[in-house]
Amino acid sequence: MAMSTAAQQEQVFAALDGFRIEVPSWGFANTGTRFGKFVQGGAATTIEEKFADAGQVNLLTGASPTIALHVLWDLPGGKADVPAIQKLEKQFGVKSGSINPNLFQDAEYKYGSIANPSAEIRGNALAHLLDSVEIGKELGSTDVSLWIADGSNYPGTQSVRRRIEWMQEVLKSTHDALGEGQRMLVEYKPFEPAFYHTDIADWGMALELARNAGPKAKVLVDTGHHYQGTNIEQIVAWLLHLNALGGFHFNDRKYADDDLTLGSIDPYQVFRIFHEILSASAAERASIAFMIDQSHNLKGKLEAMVQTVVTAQELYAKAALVDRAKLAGLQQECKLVEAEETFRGAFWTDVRPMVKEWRIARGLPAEPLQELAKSGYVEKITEERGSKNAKSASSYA
Ligand code: PSV
Ligand code: MN
Repeated sequence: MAMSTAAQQEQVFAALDGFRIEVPSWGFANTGTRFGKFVQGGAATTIEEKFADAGQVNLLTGASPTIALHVLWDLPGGKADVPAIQKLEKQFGVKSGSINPNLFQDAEYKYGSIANPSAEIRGNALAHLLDSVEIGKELGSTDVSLWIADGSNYPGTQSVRRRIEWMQEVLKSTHDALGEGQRMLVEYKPFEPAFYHTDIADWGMALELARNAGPKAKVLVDTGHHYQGTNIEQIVAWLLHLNALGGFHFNDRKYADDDLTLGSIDPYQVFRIFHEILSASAAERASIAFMIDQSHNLKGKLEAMVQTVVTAQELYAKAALVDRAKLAGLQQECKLVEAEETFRGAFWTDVRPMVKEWRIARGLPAEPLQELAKSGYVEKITEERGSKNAKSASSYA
């Protein structure tokens, strides 16, 4: 028997009430490809504008009360910038979320940061990580989220083994500085910017480094950071099983790390990931940080962010409709077609009317994208920021 509509509504409402997804500050700023940058008049050029935009997305969706900060881009003064950030939190009703150290931009990291053969450069990288931990403490943020861009471009030019030991050392020291309630998330990525070997290339390497660092270190899965065909939901299931899943960077892609809006290419994959999450216990789920990591070049920044949050909510709602008890029975009996149809049935359910009812019931705009268009917010910021943006064609963040 399929679930009744009332039962479906209950499932969807409960899932949406518990679902929050963090927006990235850099998703509101101008970005580009390695071939060029198309500046948007309304893109955020200051941390204040990023907070304002994040506040707007949260007002429209009710699901994104935190903003991920990238230390060098958002707190160039380090800890000294914390009071200014706290002011913005109050002003725009959005809290600081994950703190992202930046170990990929400075010229000294050309041959690596925490895996650099130079002890001095590794020391500088550690100092930046420790500063980031302190910033996190002062802002009351839970996660320090590490993406290590280290690697090499040609075979034989670096010792992969030595670099593992160097990374272990720095990550352990970083872990030991974490405060009560703080965590360290280790992100992996198979290639880019390095094109021969990347020091933390997959979830196994990230997991091992996290375990070596200590219990507050967990793995972060960026959906764009896998080879074509990788079964990401299986990785998610394993990480859940090992109590090692710290969070996600959600985006979509067709080819490499394209950072497209979520579900734009393969919504079924996101649904399958959410199914694993919703099959986990409430306690396991509570410790997963859902974050967006997208930086689209052509779509309007605000529209793209609202689109992703709404898509995430819809796919989460669909996954909430999987009749897990029924599915478990069918799986046990190896009733393949019935099991698959039960699973796919939830995916094919049009949840949009129910999600809309949830929004109305929670006092939120029924149609966030339409509301954004009606609000005139994008026109307002384009007007206010247009001339600054025209001048800023050279800065990435
Ligand atoms: C790297 O591709 C990455 O996914 C990391 O999470 C960075 O912090 C982010 O993108 C910034 O562009
Ligand atoms: Mn990422």
